[in-house]
Amino acid sequence: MATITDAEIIITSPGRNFVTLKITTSDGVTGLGDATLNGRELAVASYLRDHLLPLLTGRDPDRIEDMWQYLYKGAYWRRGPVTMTAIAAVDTALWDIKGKVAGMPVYDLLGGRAREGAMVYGHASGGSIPELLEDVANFREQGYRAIRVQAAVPGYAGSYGVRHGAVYEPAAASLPDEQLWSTEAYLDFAPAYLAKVREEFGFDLHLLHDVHHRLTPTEAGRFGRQVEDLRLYWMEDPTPAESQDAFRGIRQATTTPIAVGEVFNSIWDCQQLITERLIDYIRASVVHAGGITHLRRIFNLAELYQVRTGSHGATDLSPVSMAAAVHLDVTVPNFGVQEYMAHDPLTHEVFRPTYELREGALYPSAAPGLGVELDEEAAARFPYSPKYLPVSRRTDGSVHDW
Ligand code: CS2
Ligand code: MG
Repeated sequence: MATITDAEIIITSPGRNFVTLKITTSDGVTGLGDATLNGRELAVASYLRDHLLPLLTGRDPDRIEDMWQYLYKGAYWRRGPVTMTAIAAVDTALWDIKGKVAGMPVYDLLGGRAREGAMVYGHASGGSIPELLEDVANFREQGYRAIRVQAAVPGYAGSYGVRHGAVYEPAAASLPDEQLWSTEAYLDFAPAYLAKVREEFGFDLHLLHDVHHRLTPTEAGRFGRQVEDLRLYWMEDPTPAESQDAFRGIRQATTTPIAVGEVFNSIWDCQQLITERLIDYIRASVVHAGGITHLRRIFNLAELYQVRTGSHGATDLSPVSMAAAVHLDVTVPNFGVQEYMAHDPLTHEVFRPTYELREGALYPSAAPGLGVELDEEAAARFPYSPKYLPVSRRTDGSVHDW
C-alpha cells in the first residue's frame, strides 16, 4: 500500500494570491489541491499546516471518502469556509493522485463524461452602457454563448463586477477599499442596461447578471419581475443567503431564475434552497465547498430537485480549482454552466493547466489526474502580500452587504 509521505503548502502571488497544497506519496506520485480563500488566505494555510498535515503522513491516499469523513467529522468543529477550503485541498489532491495512479483523467474516475465540454460564461462589463455593449460584442466574437453583464452605476464607484483593465480583480488593496453604494440608484439603472443588451444582441445569447447579495428579498422580487421579459439565464445572489428562507419571497414574486452559492461551504447551506426548489442553479465550488467529494454530493442532491449547476469560477479560484471544476462539470447530469474568468497571464507562469477554452466552453484534457502542473521555482518568484476585498458602504456611511 502506498502512503502519504509529504504534504507541502505553496503560497504564491502571480497576479493575485493563491494557496496550493501538494501531497506526495511513497510511490513518488504528487497531487495538487487549491486552498485559496480570497482575503483570508493565511488562515487556511495555517489550518492545513498546523492541524491537517500532521494527520496525513502515513495514511492511505486511495481512501478519499474515508479521509473526507475523518477530517470533517474528526475535527468535531464542522463546516465554515476555512475548514472546508482546507478539506477541499486535501480531497482535490487525492483525486489528482488517484487519477495519476490509474492513468485516467479525473472525469473517468467520476463515471465518465456526459458531455465533451462545459459551457462557460464570460464577464462583460463597462464603466458606461456603450462600454458594456462593446465588451459584450468582444465576448460574442470570442464565441461565448453565455455572458454575465455588469455596468458601473453612475456616481457609485462601488459597483461590483466592473473590470478596469484586462483582468477583473476585486481583491486589489492591501487594506479593504471602502466603496459607496446606493440600492436605489442600482435598481433604477440595472434593468435599463440589461434591456439595452437585449435590444442590441437579441435573445440568442444566455444573459446573466450578478446582484452580489445587495438586495432585500422584496427588492430582489421586484427587480426579478421587472426584468422578466428579458429572459435572464439567471440573477445571481439576489439577497444574502444566511437565511435560506428569504428566497421563498423572491421565488413567489418572479419567474426570473435564481442562482446562489459562491460563498457556501457545505450541503447544509443549500439543503432547504434545493429541497424546497427555491433556486434554479447552485453555484458552490470545489475549493470552497469541501472538494470534489462534497461538491458532487451537493450536485447529486440538486439533481433530484431539477436544480442545475453553475459553479463559481472567478480569478481567485486557481487553475487547479478550474481543472477540478471542469472534470466534475462534464460528468454531472444536471450541469448548467461554469463561470470562467481568464487569469492574469502571470498566473500561467506558475500554474500550467491543460484544459482548453474553445467556442465558449472548457474542455478537460485526457491527461491523468487533473492535468495541472505547478512550477515551484516560478511560484517562489511571486511572494504573498495581503490583498483584501472591498467593503461597501451606504450613503449614510453604514456598512452594506458586499
Ligand atoms: C463574483 C466574484 O464571480 C463572481 O460571481 O461574485 O468576483 C467574487 O466577488 C469573488 O470571487 C470573491 O472572492
Ligand atoms: Mg458572484
